[in-house]
Amino acid sequence: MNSNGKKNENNKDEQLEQFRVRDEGKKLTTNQGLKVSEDEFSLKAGERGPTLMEDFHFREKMTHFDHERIPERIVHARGFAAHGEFEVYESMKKYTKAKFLQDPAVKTPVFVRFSTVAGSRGSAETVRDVRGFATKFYTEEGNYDLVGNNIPVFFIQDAIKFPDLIHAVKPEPHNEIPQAASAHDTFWDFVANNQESAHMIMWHLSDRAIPRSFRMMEGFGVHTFRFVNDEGKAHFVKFHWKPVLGVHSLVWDEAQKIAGKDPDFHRRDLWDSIESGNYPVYELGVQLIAEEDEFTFDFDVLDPTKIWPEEDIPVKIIGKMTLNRNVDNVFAETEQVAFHPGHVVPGIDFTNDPLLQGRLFSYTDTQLLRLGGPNFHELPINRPVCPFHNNQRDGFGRQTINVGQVSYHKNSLAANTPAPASEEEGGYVHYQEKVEGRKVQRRSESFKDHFSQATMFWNSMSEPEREHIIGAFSFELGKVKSKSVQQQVVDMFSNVNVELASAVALSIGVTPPKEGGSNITKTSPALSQLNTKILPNTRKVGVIIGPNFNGEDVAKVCHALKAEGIIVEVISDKLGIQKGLDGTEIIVDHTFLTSDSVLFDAIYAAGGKDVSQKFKEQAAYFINEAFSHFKAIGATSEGISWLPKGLLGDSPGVILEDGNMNKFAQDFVQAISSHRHWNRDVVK
Ligand code: HDE
Repeated sequence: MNSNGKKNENNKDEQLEQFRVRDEGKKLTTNQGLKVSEDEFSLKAGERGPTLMEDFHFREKMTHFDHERIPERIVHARGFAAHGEFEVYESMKKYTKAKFLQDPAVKTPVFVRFSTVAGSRGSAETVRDVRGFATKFYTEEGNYDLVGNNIPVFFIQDAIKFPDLIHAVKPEPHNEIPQAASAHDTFWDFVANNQESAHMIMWHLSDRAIPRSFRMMEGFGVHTFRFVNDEGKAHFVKFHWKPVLGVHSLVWDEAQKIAGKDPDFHRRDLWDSIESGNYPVYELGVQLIAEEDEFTFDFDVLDPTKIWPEEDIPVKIIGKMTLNRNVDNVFAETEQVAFHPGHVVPGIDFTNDPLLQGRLFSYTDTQLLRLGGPNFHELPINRPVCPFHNNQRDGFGRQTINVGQVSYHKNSLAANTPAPASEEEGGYVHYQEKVEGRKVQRRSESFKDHFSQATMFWNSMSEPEREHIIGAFSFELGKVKSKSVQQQVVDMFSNVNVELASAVALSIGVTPPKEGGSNITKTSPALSQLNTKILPNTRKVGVIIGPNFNGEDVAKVCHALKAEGIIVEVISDKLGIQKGLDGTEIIVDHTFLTSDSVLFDAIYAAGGKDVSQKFKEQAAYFINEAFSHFKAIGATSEGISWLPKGLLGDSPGVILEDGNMNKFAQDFVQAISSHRHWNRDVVK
């Protein structure tokens, strides 16, 4: 029990502590523990002579450095992770016997790695892409990995096509261009010729693919899994992570600019939030379908290109995850963590989703190469918190010292141990699904509808979201050189919606569809981000302040913003301290040069009596940029005069002070919470 009366907290952290090394204040040694007397000059034959092989410290230091890199992940190379804990709200006994889903008093340690898919390890984070959302639960029954994405469907229906998909989206092999982008010929050629991708493409070209923050995106297990209870009864289950801050995105122009201004934008946001105690929280939801209802839907429950509309099959919220600790070392933890959809615990099982089945092979296979052998489960971040015993031995980097003569089963010399556990003892027993059939290389007829849900997605979008999708198609296909591929894609998406395909055709100069269209009218309101939660918490406001500002007013506004959980950072033309007329002193966090409008959720022009023309122009640049990205803008005293004339009217989300500072602060908080003001007169 800990101080909150919660059990199990946090035995993973305790385990990791055994491996932490604190070097500060210590003497420098070799890896053999020998104290080193010189670390700047190698051993030479004479001051100007050749370096000697005998210099073991030089050799060790250089050799280790030469071997510091391991292969990056073939997909999801760029990632960032944090520790946390998960607690269930009520026992899920009725549906699953998974122990970590039984007792609300238990806190299960978790490690979550977020990632982009296509880019290399050093690529920018705000590119248009799917985001990985992989969670490792260190349960007392072993590690359970929920290796999901922020988009609930996938591009393909069979894992055998994954290498083709990834070859198509990665930089083209002849010139390795473009990095971390799907806007190129091979990707769109793949799409047009693999039309099962239609639904996923709608998500990929929507705002979901440019999240504002890892803290503001959903996570999905994508596949249909099975919950099995202790009576052996099974339910099909889909997993959802729902961020308590709601689902919010960047706009495309902003996303591209951030990629240059701060390629680490998402990891910085996560890191800073955790460091400042603004712990990201996600609720875990499940959609459940009884086994006997497997065939009652107009989609196949095993098809990973389909969602289960939330309005038809409600998401039951069953627990929450809080990320509350940053890693100590990115390589040791984030880079060496090895997720696997096949890491399950009793009570959670697979289905015959052909995409899932293939994933069950791929993860260990890739990790054997990436982590250099079969012992990566012994790395601190990958170790379960419960003991593990088996007859696996040896291999590169083996760390455990398995004592004794016996390393085989069955045996008599060790009384036939380690022994398999019965189901009652917690042994994992695969769900006894009845399967029969001929060996065939085919896709089920029930997987062949590629467009209905793509249309439902389109139908569910608000007007600005539709404009964003048309813009995204126009951008992506606008970068494609092959006229034929462009035309094929337009023709393909005429099956989703003719207006969409026609608008794209017009923008990229190909022939609009002559036929096509869809008679699907269904919508799923849960798909639109306009229906998400809006909260002021952790929104970041750039406060532009010049010399001799109105100290009392600015302090009042900043105080009101902070009281709502809004983060305030001060921008001026130089670092140091800005003084108010009344002597108030404010520390400047950034200059116009070191920050940028795109790095904030809102801009507050706070004024200052003695600012230069250049200052005003720089402030106006920040304000204009924020305006064009639909962000809240607030202005008080002289700050109002920094606004470009066009913004002074009645623009939505532009809040000007009219003498009543309390009202100003209140309205500004409201405008910031709204995330974006789409009803402005700018190109969306
Ligand atoms: Fe993965 N995927 N994937 N994937 N995936 C990998 O495993 C693969 C798929 C996902 O932060 C790799 O260790 C195949 C769907 C995440 O470390 C690799 C198929 C979903 C991560 C692999 C898929 C995912 C990976 C590369 C098609 C969402 C990053 C490095 C059948 C449900 C995990 C690694 C981390 C990583 C294979 C499709 C999620 C190559 C064959 C669908 C979040 O094994």
